Amino acid sequence: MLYNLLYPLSSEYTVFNVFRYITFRSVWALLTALTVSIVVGPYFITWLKRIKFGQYILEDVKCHQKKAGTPTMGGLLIAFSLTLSVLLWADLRSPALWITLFVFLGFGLVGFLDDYLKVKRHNNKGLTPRAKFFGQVLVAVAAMLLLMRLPAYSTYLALPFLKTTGPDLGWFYIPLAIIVMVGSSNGVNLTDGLDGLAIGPTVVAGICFAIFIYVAGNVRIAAYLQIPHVPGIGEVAVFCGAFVGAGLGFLWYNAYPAQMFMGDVGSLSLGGTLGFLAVLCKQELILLIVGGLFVVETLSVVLQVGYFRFTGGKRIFRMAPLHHHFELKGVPESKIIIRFWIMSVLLGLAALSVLKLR
Ligand code: 57M
Repeated sequence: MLYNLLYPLSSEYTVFNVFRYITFRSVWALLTALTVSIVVGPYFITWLKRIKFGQYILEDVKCHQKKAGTPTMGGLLIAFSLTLSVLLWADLRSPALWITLFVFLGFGLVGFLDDYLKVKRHNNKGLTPRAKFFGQVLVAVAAMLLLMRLPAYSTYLALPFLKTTGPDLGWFYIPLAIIVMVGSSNGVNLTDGLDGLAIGPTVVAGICFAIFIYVAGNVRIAAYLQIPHVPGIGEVAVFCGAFVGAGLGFLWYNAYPAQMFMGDVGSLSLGGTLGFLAVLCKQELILLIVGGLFVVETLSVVLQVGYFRFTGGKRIFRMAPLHHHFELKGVPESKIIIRFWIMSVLLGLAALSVLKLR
């Protein structure tokens, strides 16, 4: 909004020229979302406690019993600070920006319904897995229908490490994009089981995608790095700035020992958005590296459940997802979290290095 209001005045007041730069506005979007969530956070936590939006805890992990009643639905705080900051700093004429915001809020709505039912029923049963999956697919399909109308849409699959364009998947690209979004949404959700465990790697992935989106949206830098140029998506870097800021602001209160959890409203929206960002900048395969931690957590569940069923009750891990395995081995929670963060930073750096490896 500030861009739309103030940049036209730059012919008279040159100081407003600065609003032209996506980098400038991305940084301010980050700072705004961070400040808003840190300032609003305590009031928000008090409000969640007052309306009794506390977490119900299953009895299978004993050390989590002390977390019972911790306010959940912190994802609402992320949504508030992110949306406010995007509306303030982005060029609101960008269709790609609005679709990204739609994906974020759409997945958030599915998560909100799930959380709301859990809190209202005072148990761990929100939406049925089938209803949740249907909601996620619906948002992803709608996102693709909107994206298909933009010049940014292309059905080519970019392959990392190669200078040449990858195969044209035609209509098959759409189910692939939907799998990327829904898979990423569920990956972040599964990872969200220890204080700060999901939001740390999400912030790292947000920084990586801010860079990928900026580079892909800039015709000259994309040509220099020989990555696919995607017209009209540069403005989404401002969204990524707000995404990182809102995530860090939430981490302020979710850091061990957490004062609130993000809930499904947070995990589904953040994960689904990361998937969409990957689709938007044609880095679908790189998401496997950027979000490698979410991939590993999801794989641990797939392997555990598969092995459990195949062997009639035997397990590979003490408990899946993987973070529970380490917890049950006696590794302190804060150590697991920080080690997982270290892994996610390394994965983020590895993904960024692929920009130059062609
Ligand atoms: C939700 N939710 C956390 C919080 C958070 C198929 C199966 C693997 C599914 C999986 C599952 O349900 N995963 C998705 C995980 C829960 O956190 C809430 O949920 C939101 C995210 N959706 O924001 O609102 C608990 O996690 C802890 N937590 C923190 N700090 C945080 O910042 O400590 C969360 C955020 C919170 C809190 O204790 O209550 C969760 O873990 O429930 N199911 C599982 O993950 C279960 N695994 C399992 O059953 N494994 C079996 C199977 C695969 C064969 C096995 O390995 O034998 C675990 N769930 C729980 N206890 N509750 C098992 C242990």
